[in-house]
Amino acid sequence: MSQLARWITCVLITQFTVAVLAADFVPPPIRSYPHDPTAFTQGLVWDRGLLYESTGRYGHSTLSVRELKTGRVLRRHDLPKAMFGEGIALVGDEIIQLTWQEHQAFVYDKASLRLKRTLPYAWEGWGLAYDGRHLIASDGSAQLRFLDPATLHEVRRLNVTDGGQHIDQLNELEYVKGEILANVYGSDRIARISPQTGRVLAWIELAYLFPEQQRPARDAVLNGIAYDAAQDVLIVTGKHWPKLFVIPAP
Ligand SMILES: [Ca+2]
Repeated sequence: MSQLARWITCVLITQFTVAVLAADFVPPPIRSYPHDPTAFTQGLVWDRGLLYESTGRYGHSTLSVRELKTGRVLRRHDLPKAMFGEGIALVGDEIIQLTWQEHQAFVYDKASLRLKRTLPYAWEGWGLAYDGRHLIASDGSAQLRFLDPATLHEVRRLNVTDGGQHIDQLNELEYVKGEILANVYGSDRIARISPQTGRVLAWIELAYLFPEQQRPARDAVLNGIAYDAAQDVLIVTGKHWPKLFVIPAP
């Protein structure tokens, strides 16, 4: 290969690599609200002025409804000690909550948080979201499952990639304007994922919201995405984070 040919090949490879990796965005926070620093946040959903939160850890797992501005708990349901709470999603007037390794999902009445029924769940439970037709579930891998919301049976599966590389550790989820947003466990960024191709469209970098040196523990990572469609904003937080942050929706 001539020197020129080698140079052109090198330029093309560099250009191609840069072109296929999704870009990073660092959105400015609009405002912040108090968040329970004892909450090991695993699921976050916003609906009509109320914030629904699921927390994990054995003996500390809960489902709660809170006032955003004050953090005041309006209703709370404690899970049995042997259950580790995970992702939640709203489907009509019900809330579905996954458990981590207990292979059970709980269905609650949204208004009262009364447990209506328990469904078997085949996989490890991490994040959950609802696109208006199917539930979307993560299990810590690079795959997302689309599930029938009535039965929790798998309808289809999506491999999530960026620049051809699998993006695993997919965690808390939210469906926002035709995209799937996903926290990536162990990181402080959110992937914007195409539900059609599984490709990461862009990354939202949020480590600066709660600097690492201020955190109480290594696992106090960003985890929790809710979408307020009326304001077109995201409400984000992390495990043991003392604040919730409102940022512009992508
Ligand atoms: Ca969510």
